[in-house]
Amino acid sequence: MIKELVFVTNNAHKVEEVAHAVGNRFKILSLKDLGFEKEIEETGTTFKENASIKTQRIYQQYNLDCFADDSGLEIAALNGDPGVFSARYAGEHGNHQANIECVLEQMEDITDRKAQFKTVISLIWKGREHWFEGVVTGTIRTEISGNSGFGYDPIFQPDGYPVTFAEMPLSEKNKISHRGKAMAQLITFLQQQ
Ligand code: ITT
Repeated sequence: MIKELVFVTNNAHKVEEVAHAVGNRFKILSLKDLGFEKEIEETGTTFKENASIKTQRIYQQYNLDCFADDSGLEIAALNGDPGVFSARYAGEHGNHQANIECVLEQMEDITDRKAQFKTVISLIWKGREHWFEGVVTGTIRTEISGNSGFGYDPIFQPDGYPVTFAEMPLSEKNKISHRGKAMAQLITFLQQQ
């Protein structure tokens, strides 16, 4: 029987990436499928706390196995910012273009361009919570390049590649990305259950 899992997110791009990563091994249900339309406020100070806030909220209401990803971009020269504020760095939640402009502005005179994307996944499985992490290191470009993906993808160049995440097909990004790595661990865990 195919396992069903609720993915606690309002980000359609994340759903696309994760659905691609799990293939036909699991059926991913979105918040839309549950009919849950409220915003879950992310009041935590770490990715782990925020990921847990999302899964706990849904588990309390529906008592269903579920997982959530909290993620973001950490830039060394900005002391790890935007970090947990990645989705709302320029103020408005999810305004990716404004967020990118904000980062490029802050980085204008900075030569140290080192950065990483990080994901923490919280999974509630049979009433118990488990966590999985993924990191990808890279550099921040000085200009945008490419139009695939979402968020900061057009300015993030992963180490060892000459292109940004926004210039890679989804299947390539998934192989090396923070979310792809965390999802691979989640899939391994579920396959052992
Ligand atoms: P949900 O909380 O509903 O899942 P969200 O977009 O608000 O969706 P987060 O709170 O985890 O997600 O914020 C993550 C932000 O970090 C996201 O909005 C992007 O700006 C950035 N981000 C995370 N993963 C990314 C990726 O793979 N590529 C580009 N930007 C990413």
